[in-house]
Amino acid sequence: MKNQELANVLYEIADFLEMEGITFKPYAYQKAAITLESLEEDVEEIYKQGGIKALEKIPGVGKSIAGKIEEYLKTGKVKYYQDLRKKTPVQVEELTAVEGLGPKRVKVLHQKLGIRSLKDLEKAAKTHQVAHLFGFDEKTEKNILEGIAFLKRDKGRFLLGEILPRVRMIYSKLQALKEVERVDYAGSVRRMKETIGDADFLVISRKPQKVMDFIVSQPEVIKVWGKGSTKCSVRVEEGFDIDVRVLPKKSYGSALQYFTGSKEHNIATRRIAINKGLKLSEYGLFKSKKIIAGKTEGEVYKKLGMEWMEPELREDQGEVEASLERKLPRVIGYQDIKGDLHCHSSWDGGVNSIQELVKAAQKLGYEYLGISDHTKFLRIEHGLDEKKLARQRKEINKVNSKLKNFKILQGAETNILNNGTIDIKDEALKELDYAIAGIHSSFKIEKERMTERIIRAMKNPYINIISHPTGRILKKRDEFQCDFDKILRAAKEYRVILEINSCPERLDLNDQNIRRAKEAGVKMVINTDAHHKDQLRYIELGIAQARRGWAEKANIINAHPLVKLLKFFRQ
Ligand code: DGT
Ligand code: CA
Ligand code: CA
Repeated sequence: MKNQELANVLYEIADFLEMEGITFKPYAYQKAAITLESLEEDVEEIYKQGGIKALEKIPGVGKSIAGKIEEYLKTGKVKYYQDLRKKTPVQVEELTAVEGLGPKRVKVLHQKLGIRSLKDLEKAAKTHQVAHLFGFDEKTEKNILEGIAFLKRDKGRFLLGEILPRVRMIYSKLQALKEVERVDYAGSVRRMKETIGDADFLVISRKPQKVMDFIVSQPEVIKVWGKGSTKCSVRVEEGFDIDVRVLPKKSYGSALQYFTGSKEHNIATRRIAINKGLKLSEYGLFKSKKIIAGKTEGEVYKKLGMEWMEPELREDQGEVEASLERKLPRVIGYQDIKGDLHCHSSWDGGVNSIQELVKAAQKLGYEYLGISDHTKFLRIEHGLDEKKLARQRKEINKVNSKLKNFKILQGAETNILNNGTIDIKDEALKELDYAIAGIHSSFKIEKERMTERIIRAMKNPYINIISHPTGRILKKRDEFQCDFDKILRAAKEYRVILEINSCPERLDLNDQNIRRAKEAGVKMVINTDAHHKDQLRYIELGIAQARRGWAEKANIINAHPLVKLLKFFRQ
């Protein structure tokens, strides 16, 4: 599947064009890139079926970009892109991955200091060559070094959302193999952790060698780290590794338990076994030398006096004790969400029309969809002002009048300005079905001020939801500084709902903060923040985080039908 590869090329073209100071065009490339990376279908398949005409029909892809996609699919190259790279030979993807560095700054760094790579940049910043450049200062230099350190810390880990499509493809291939009796995800993938070191699979088969041969012969495998008779380890073209282990039936359950982890959970369960005079390993649960459980996970846990628990809970965060006491949470299910309250339409420059988004939401079995376009402060994203919101309301009413058993709500994702006020007037907010507020600028202010800023936004009676409440971007930047306990107390007092944002790089709130919100009695909403209709599918990532944070249906407002949902909004 070349969707992501192509999206990366288009993103880079956008960056190069932005470097040149060209307007509008970069935006078109970004839009096409978003489309490709979120597309459900394989772009190669689309092209095979319908040629360049079919490519042009993909929303967000125009004639000229379709041509470049065709060229890439045919030759593996795009000349236009190569020319841009020749003109400004910098590792733009690597450099713009540093928080706070956009294409324009990358250009300055290249022109003035000859910086081409992350390595060059680190050297320059460490020797204080960056601070005195025009548009930079000591603070930006320090931020750059922090950004680089952050990137290094997470090197080698991959976003769950990015690798899941490939992991699932391999799963289905294994499942379809006649020598394979059963296959399961294990490790951090099964626990749906937000970042993944490597993907683990367990298999039952009578012909392990066949399974090994099959794996190493796959076209997406670019490196074989090791291939034994029952275990192999390979790297796939996206750059991450896969471990496959074939196991005998009699110990499959204990192996699944062991290789699902986490390591910490395993240590805690092994301790329970020891206390009972038993021994637990991947080969089974043993009483002296006799195996007493091993076939299924349920059996292993039961013999330990525990209840089976969802893999997402297995982090040694109290689940072992809760299981012994029969106090495990009944976490929200992957099918429990009734609608999404955060998505962007073409009104603010998103890819899809309201109708297209509605269709996609209906396909997911939803009852409602909240359109929440950006408001005016974010000019680059074509934010809506009061007048445009009113016009959008009319369109939403019109579309609603034609819908059966489905309701579009009008929201908006407003901006929390530096002083905590909202960038849209109260009179306009009042006309919406609900309003979201989020921090989209000035992330680096001090803790007290950030806390006050968010609480002031919550005090606005028309704000119902705070989007991506802690501002983290996985592999890019940490949560901003704020007093989260204070924010939870305010959320509870003002009946403001905190978002669990399902974007693969956000997943914000994270699992631990979800747990804290639940314990504080604060309601949450699982949203995708989709900028493309196919991104509505990311909801599973947010649900996974919610489950990892022990959230139950009652904690999540959009696990409820429309009538009940509306009651969660104040007034
Ligand atoms: P990752 O790959 O870093 O995202 O995280 P995991 O959890 O998938 O870890 P991985 O792939 O190294 O190993 C898979 C599972 O095997 C892990 O979750 C628990 C188990 N495991 C691995 N090493 C150890 C160990 O040293 N002790 C124990 N108790 N379990 C281990
Ligand atoms: Ca793993
Ligand atoms: Ca592994």
